[in-house]
Formats: sequence, C-alpha cells, structure tokens
Amino acid sequence: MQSQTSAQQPVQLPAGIRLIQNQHGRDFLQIDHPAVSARIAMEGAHITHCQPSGQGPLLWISSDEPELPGKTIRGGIPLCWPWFSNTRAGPAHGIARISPWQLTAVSSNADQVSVRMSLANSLIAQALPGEKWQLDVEFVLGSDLMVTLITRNMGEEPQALSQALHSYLPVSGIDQVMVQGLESCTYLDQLTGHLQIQQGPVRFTAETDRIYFNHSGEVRLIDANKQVISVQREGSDSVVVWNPWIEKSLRLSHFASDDYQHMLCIEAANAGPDARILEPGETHRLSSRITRDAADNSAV
Ligand code: TA6
Repeated sequence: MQSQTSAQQPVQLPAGIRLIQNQHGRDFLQIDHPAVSARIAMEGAHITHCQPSGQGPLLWISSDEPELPGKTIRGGIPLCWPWFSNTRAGPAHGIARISPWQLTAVSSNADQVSVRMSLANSLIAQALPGEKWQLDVEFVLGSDLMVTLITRNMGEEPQALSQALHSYLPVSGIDQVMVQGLESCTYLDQLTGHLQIQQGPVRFTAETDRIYFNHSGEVRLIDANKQVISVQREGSDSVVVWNPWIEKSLRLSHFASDDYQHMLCIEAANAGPDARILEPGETHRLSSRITRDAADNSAV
C-alpha cells in the first residue's frame, strides 16, 4: 500500500502498516506488527499508542481524549519544538505538535518497525519567520520505543532551541510510584521558580513540575505493581517530571478529573538551563528510549 501527500513521493507501507482516519477525520499511521501495535497521528507526528506484544502499553492517553483534527492530544508523546513550555511567544510547547507532518519512510523487519516523518521547511518558515530549520522525527518500535527528534540549523546564523519529548507514561496509582535515578540532582521547580536538590527517589503527593538538569542518565519509574518503565536519553542533559495533581487537572484540556492518578510525564528534554544554541549547519538529535523492564527488587 502506498501513502502520499501533496508534493511528496509515494511511501511504500509494509504489511500491517496503513494510513487510517478516526471518526473525526484525523489521519493516523496504524501499525499492527507481530512485535508491536502502535498509532502515530500525522498532525504533530504524535505517537498516541505503543504496546509491544506481550507487554502492557508503554504510553498513557486520556480516556477523555477525542483526538480531534487541529487539537493537541492529551497523552502519548507530544513533540515540544522549537521551544519548551511558554519560553517564547506563540503556542505552548511550540509549533511541531500542532503542524501537519509528512511521512518520508517506513520499514520493518521481524523484530521492529521504523518510521520517519518530516515537517516541511515551507511550513516552518511560515510559522517561524526568519528562522531556517530542518526537522525530522524517527520512531523505532519493537520490544521498546525509541523516538528521536532531529533538528538541523539550515540558516546562516546561530538559532536558539529548547525542546522535549513530552512522554506520558502509565502508572497504576500516582501515590504508589517512585522515580529513581534523579537522586541528588538539581532541579528547577516550575511551580516556585526555585532551584532544589532531589532528596532520594521522587515521590508524588502534590502537583509536580520540575526540570532536572546536568543529568543524562537513566530514569526509572517504579510502580507499586513492580512494573518498571525505563527512560534512557541521548542528546539531553535535562529531564522534565510532571504530574498536574488535582487542581491543575481541572484546568487541562481532555483530561478526566482522576486522570492524574494514572499518568506521569518523564520527558527527555533540552529545557531550562539545558536549552541549546545550534550553530549554522549544526544538527542536534534528541532521543528517548522507553522500555518496560523486568521487575527488580526496588522497594516502592
Ligand atoms: O512538561 C510540563 C508542562 O510544561 C506543564 O507545565 C504543563 O503545562 C504540561 O507541560 C502540559 O502542557 P500542555 O500545553 O500540553 O497542556
């Protein structure tokens, strides 16, 4: 089967991979492979579902999420680019997650599926006057999920970049989990603007919105049901940990009142003190590998 949008060459789709529309007319790449089932929205290149065979889902999506065309999706991995949060004027978390992407390559073997999408240079130039970027994303899906956001400065001048792979992870109960790997790490508390040092594992008893920085190691989400989800990053010296808790949940789009209990964002980022400046011609790759790990002896 072929997939083609306006001015691009047709992309051959391997067996089990097809373009579909949901009941609201939003386009998705549906992946039904022996190793993994997944779905990626073409708008935003937004992976909403990823479940390796024989495992639980790697990503969380709100039960209230209608996945309407032209709207951000509450869950999966929103691509925050070329700015994180509201660090620049314009849509929160930048333009990538609200823009139509093009499918540029799909391949598969017995163990995995690889998908590459691009954001048209013309669209970037229109949305970001005076800036020249090349932006591609690669998904490698199999027994785990690897997402890589590839940014190239196509201009003649240095260009500022902050970004995040805003991964929503599933948890059985937010007050039952902990996050290991950030012990003694300094973080910027987004709620107070203060710098703090992480004491022990991260546990959740209230709204939590933190940018941990000067950190590039593995982060492990330990659930009370002994499920472990590992997040390993490349090209990232900061990681965002976010749970909206009760009050903020009420102000979020497409977010049920109890959704906060069953999700946690652990985001590979270049955010806060880890924001970057790309020199002309420089390419930066931001990667996140999300893996369900064998339960270990971590006591929650
Ligand atoms: O990554 C955490 C954060 O910046 C929070 O402050 C909250 O705004 C969250 O992202 C969700 O943002 P969104 O624009 O998707 O509602």
